[in-house]
Amino acid sequence: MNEPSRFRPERPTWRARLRRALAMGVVGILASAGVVILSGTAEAATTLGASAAEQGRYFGTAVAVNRLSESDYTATLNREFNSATAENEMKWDALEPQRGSFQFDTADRFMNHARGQGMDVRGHTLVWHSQLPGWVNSLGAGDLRTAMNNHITRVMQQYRGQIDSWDVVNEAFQDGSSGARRPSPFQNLLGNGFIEEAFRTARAADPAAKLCYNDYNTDGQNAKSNAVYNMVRDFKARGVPIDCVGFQSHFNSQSPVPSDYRANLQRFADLGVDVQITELDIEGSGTAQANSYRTVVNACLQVSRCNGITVWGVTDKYSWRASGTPLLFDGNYNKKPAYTAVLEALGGEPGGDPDPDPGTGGCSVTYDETDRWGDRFNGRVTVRAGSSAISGWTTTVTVSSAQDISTTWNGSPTWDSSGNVMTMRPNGNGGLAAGATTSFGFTVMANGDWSQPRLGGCTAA
Ligand code: G2I
Repeated sequence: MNEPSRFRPERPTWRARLRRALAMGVVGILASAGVVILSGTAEAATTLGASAAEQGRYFGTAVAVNRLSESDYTATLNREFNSATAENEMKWDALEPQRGSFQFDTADRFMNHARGQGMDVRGHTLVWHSQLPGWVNSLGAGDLRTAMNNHITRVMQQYRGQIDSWDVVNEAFQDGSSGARRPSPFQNLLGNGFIEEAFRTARAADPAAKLCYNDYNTDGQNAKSNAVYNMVRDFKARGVPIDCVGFQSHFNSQSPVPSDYRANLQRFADLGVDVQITELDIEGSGTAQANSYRTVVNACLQVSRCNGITVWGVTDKYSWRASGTPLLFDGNYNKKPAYTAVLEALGGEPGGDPDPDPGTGGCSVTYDETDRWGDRFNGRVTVRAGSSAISGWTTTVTVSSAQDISTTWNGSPTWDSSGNVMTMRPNGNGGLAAGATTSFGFTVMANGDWSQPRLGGCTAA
């Protein structure tokens, strides 16, 4: 099995964030000037990620980097999910468009965002017949083997210690009853052995990452999943390094959730690998869609080695099959019935407010990151009045000792002697009506440290 990553303990995990939120909820501070309540609650979790964490699992989504500039997209991503997969940005054509010339900028942005939010990351994907740059198709066998191993090694080393699971080989089997391998440059020139060669190369490149085989139409027992099953059993018997199997789980009316979904996950888990639901989406709407999602989540919860679920996108409007509205948030980021079904199945609390009402005379603060560049990011703090009007507010933002806040807007800052703690007050009149919000922003120079700023409570006047 894997050695635990020596990098992993240093990052702000979602578990730590959950613990922090719970601790803040029970502490709650009453200040003399007004009521100060730190957001958070010791009751049932109210987001997908926090609920899944209470079940010992992650709940992730595919992320499209070019959507991170849309504030509703990013706010929903950051609030609900504690794992992320790059939808396209870590595929071969994106990372190595010309042989030996690697382009990591966009993938780095994805990694920085996900890790800055304390999310786990699934790497997707190293060896796949699709989204291959043209040059791969023109190589002879010897060059292709070298190129495959070089691609795996360079990409995994770039993110060494930062990826929880990698889809090492994706979709290498045919659909239908043959159980055969799918034709591809790798299969055609290197034969069946390319898969185990890829896994061995991957283990050497990043020993901390779990190594997965990932495929679709393998969600129930059928000829294709049997063929994958036989391969995994053979790998385990011969000591080929494999740690997990991904079940994409793209469902619609032609291809519904199979009745033996849980049993199929279990038989793979019984081979001694983790199982993960990696690209879940279910076309449909309303109760029918919600019921299918519930079935999938319950199946995962019933298999102890099913350690996480990833949906293939945040909002229906950006889904690869948007017309089928297959996701948990609609095009306006409203929670769909399927969202509530998933949250309930995970033991979370439906209708949970991510920004709890601080009550009479109080205010609350929430943080989100609105932009990121190679050296800095912008943060935004939203201040909300509770159930009665307030005439002013004060809050603090603490950055790490490496970081510097270089600019602020829409607020009046003062600083402690360390320069790391900024106290922010309104510019001019800070009055807010009951339930009203305002926000201020700032730029943080990361200086290599991308950790998220910490908010103090909100003190109302
Ligand atoms: O096809 C659904 C998924 C099946 N399993 C593997 C996944 O990697 C795959 O994801 C999809 C993405 O969701 C799509 O966004 O993979 C597609 C490509 O095979 C992605 O579509 C591509 C379009 O075909 C391109 O035209 C486009 O330039 O997305 C690209 C980036 O937006």
